[in-house]
Amino acid sequence: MPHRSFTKSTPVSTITNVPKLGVNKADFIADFKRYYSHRLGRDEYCRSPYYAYEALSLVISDHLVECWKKTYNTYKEQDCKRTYYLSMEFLMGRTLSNAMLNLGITGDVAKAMYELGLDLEELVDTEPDAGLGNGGLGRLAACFIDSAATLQLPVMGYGLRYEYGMFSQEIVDGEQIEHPDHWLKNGNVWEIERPEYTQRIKFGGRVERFIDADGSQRKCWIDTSDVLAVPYDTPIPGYKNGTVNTLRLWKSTATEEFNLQDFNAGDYAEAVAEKNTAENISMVLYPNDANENGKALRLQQQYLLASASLQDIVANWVGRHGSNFTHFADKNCFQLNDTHPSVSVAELMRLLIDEHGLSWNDAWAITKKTMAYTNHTLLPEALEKWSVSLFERLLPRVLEIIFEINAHFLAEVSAHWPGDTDRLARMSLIEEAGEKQVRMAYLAIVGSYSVNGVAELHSKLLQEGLFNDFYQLWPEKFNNKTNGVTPRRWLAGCNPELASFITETIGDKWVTDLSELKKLEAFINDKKFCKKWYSLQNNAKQALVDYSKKEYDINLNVNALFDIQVKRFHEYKRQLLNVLHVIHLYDRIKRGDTENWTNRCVLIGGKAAPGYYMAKRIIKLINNISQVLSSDPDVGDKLSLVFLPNYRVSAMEKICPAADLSEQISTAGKEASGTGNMKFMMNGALTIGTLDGANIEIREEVGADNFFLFGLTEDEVEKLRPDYNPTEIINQDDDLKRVMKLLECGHFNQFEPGIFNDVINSIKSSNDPWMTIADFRSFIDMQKQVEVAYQDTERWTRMSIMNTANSGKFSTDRTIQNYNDEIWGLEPVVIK
Ligand code: HTW
Repeated sequence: MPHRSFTKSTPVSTITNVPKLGVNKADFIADFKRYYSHRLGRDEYCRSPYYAYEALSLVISDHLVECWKKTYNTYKEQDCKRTYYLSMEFLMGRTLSNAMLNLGITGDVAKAMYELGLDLEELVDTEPDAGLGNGGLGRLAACFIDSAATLQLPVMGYGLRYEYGMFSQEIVDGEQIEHPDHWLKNGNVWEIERPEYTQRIKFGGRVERFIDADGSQRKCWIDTSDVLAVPYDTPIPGYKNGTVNTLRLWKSTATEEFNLQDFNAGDYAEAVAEKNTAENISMVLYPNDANENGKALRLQQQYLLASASLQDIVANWVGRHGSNFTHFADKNCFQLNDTHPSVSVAELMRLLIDEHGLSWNDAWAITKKTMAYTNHTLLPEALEKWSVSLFERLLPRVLEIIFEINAHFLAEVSAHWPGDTDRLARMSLIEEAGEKQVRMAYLAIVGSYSVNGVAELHSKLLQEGLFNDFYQLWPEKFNNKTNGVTPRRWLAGCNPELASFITETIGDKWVTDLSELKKLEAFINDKKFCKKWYSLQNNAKQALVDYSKKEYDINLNVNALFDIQVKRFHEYKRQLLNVLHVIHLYDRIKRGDTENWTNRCVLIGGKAAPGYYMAKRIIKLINNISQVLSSDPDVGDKLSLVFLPNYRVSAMEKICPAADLSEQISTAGKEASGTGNMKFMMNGALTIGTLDGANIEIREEVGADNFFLFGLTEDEVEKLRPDYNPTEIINQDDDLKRVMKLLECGHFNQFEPGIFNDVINSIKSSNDPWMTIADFRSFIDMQKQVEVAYQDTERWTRMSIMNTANSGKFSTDRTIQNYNDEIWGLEPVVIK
């Protein structure tokens, strides 16, 4: 592990210097009224709660600004080392409720709003999600910056300000329809535009050599078509600690002179079109989670993020130290969220060499000491590669630098393994077979001092498999940082009743030290405590019942076992395995095999990448089965399958408190970590899962008795793969045979012949990479065990308590502490 010198950080709970952020109710109400009537121009006849939300947000914003400035100035005065989290995605969700929670004023504000005849919850629910991410990777970035602020660490997020976030999903005739998510249409009260920090970004053009005044060979990148990157800042408050960090998102715009030039030439339309091209860059989030891609616009987005952020930081450095970069690496650290911002490695080299005159060696030493890379997937199709010709056209100077990095690197490989030409070809930053491509993960590894995976198994597989050559060369670079989720949003915020009960029982230290939850274990034999726990779980289920009714006109039976799988649709996540189980239960009902039946409500939600055919067909299948079940009187309350449309952060805040059972059923070795699994566990759900990603660590923490394990292990999956024969497995299993027959006879697509053939064939193929059929039997058997446990309410309740009690490890406070201890080495900064 890369150890760098630093002092252990102060644990959050011992930081006592908490500025009082109390609100004087009269002032608060006056502020609210002023914004509502004077800034927004609304009166008591305005029926929409949205403007009340906006007015309230403006008041809360005001309360953050003072601490925000103070934090900013304190970092500047102390000249502390800082980390920049570079990410193409920050899946922030809603801001208002989280800001009130972290300021510690939720209760007071609710009372003030009540006095005004307003329902705080209703206002909070009108806020659109900031859906600037696809799923786990983007939400992780959001949880990280919450925890960094709570740990009082000087961490800043850098990302893109997409005009359109993750599409919103509608289900029509069982199929996913995508609608553009124009989340900024009513403005965004949380952001502040900072045109004074605008950066200029180059694209295209060509590279010229020249000899500078000192007689050295230099390069310049000329005849470029530039765009501007304008930053928008959002405050990131820590939990009741006075720290307010910054998330800086870049919006692309056209340069002034471009417009002017065309305007002078009389071509107004051209000028506007040019402006559009520039503004297009940050227009829309790419909705592909771990799918292959290769679009020019996406590379432009990545470069805009890398270049704008690095120029921002370098300009700030030069403002203070001139062109002396001797201590730059002691004060700056860049954490790359997957390879998406990895062009930063070459861009930092370019800025240091071309713009600030450093030598190659000095620049490389700085780069290697400041960059750290996190990998989030082992799926080969998700590993980014960019064609050399595209790079050449868009970023010719950056490509030259990548070639030069590669030349130095291959010389090092050669020296380490003389004559091993296979290895040279394998490790080269440039893939030579077929169309030449830049391997972005290798660029990130070569340019970083730390490379981490996101769960123990994932990090191990990176070292033994995907990145083994690099691990052999630089074992000290590799390390693990198991993911987490922020307990503020994912327990205190989303489950306030359970949170209050926990606080009544063990005090409130758990909010910033989640290992405190362990103290709940002492109560698992306390009848009164268990009864209360059970009733709170039930209340949360009822709340989801009400929400589903109101929002989607879906009827759920609160007395059924809530069995929930919500996540992006991908074959490796095996929503299909879940579906096979549902069909099996249906088949049992139809055969009258219902002795000791447990009523079950299977909820599935998630988005499919718009171009992912198979994922979309699986969504259709789920909706068709749902129809068949709900219109069959034999089924009744015994079983329902419900598709929850438009799954997103704010939906998960309502869903995860209501789960009895959390489905984490990916093919072992394929889900790098998972983080939904942690949210469910924290809120007292039990997990049915494979030995994959963070499930392994969840089971370790909660104990095997409190986890429903099934399926092949990663080793077993790989061992079986060559001989995998699903047809044989089907023939030997009568339950599975009947399930497949129901599917194949068109029972769920009577008027849509053949539409599920591709789905059926995919799991029947001996080449099915996800080996769904192989895990059917153990999944079905373990689901039976789930029912046995669920029928014993007291046992289930104890298991539920054990899950929450042992979820302490999965706080991002722990994750970020690990990043800081082992990668960043920042000192916490107390804001006075
Ligand atoms: C993992 C998930 C993990 C999460 O990161 C994921 N990786 C991608 N998306 C994810 C946070 O570490 O918990 O197990 O699957 O949710 C991901 C990705 C991408 C390319 C590769 C991997 C996401 C968006 C766009 C491109």
